[in-house]
Amino acid sequence: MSEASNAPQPDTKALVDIYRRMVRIERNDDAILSTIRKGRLQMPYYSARGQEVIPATVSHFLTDEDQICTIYRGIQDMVAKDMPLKPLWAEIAGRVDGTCKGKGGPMHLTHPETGVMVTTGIVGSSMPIANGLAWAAQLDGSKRVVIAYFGDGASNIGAFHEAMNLAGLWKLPVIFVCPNNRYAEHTSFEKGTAVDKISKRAVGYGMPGFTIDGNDPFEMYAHVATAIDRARAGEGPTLLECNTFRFMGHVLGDDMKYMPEGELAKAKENDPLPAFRQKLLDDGHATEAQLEEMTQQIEQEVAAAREFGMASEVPSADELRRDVFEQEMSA
Ligand SMILES: Cc1ncc(C[n+]2csc(CCOP(=O)(O)OP(=O)(O)O)c2C)c(N)n1
Ligand SMILES: [Mg+2]
Repeated sequence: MSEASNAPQPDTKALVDIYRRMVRIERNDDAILSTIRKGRLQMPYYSARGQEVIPATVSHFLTDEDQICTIYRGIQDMVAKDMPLKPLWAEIAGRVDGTCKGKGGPMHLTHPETGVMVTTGIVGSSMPIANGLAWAAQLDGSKRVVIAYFGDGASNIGAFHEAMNLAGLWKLPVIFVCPNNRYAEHTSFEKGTAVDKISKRAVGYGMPGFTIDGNDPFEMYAHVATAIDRARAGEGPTLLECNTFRFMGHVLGDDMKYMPEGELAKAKENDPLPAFRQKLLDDGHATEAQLEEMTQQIEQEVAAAREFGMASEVPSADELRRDVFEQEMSA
């Protein structure tokens, strides 16, 4: 883990907070996986196991006023942003207490109270929506920033290029955060992308762009701190390409046979979660007992949320006509 001397450096409080957010993501991911495997949840699941450092570090800098637009692999982004887990679980289970009354499901989770503005399954569509929200922030003179999360594959979609151009032109307070996990479905980064670094594209749209180790909380911290300051100061957007790996493949059930032999095992050797835990202990930022207590608290929160979500009612059929148009549709 790098700790460059002149870059913004996280203190102990920041490091422990980033780790807490990582554990919240991982414990929640584990609970979703086990609930699906028990047959109690029916949903396509796009685990982001292995990518935790990225949203955990970004979210460290965000308040509830700041907003995120994310993708189907974005439950981690919401959990990192401290979205309450009870309505999250009720929504993924399709129940009335969900953030969208069970009508959005895991692909359309939203929770504006904590700035979770959109989840999209349309590859490339988080960025133009983030631009709209960032434009609103600019017009009303707030210091809000908006994060557009998207994958490496999405950077080859037209909407990415249009959004980058407009954000650069209008100096929108948006940060484009791309966890480059080396694959888009079953296609490797090299087979789908004409450049070796997505960050190189930033120069064409008048904004700074960086390729960073997305598994390194120190490198992430330094770059996110700078990008947030820049956005809040009205200086415009930044593109952060954060290199990482998805440990579970594209979607739960993926056999990952399309990956070269050994690639997954090598990536797992660099699992950021145990590595960061060890670093916190080695450098005296926390004790075993403190980290254990934190983990137990998170496990309790996740277990209570799962129980709440699964116990919530299934929506009645007349809900189908509600929240569709401004005025409720008649039967
Ligand atoms: C416009 C559009 N084209 C294709 C798809 C099918 N699709 C779903 S996920 C995906 C891969 C996207 O990969 P990436 O952007 O790298 O994100 P990751 O899944 O790796 O997080 C594709 C092609 C889609 N959902 N939307
Ligand atoms: Mg990808």
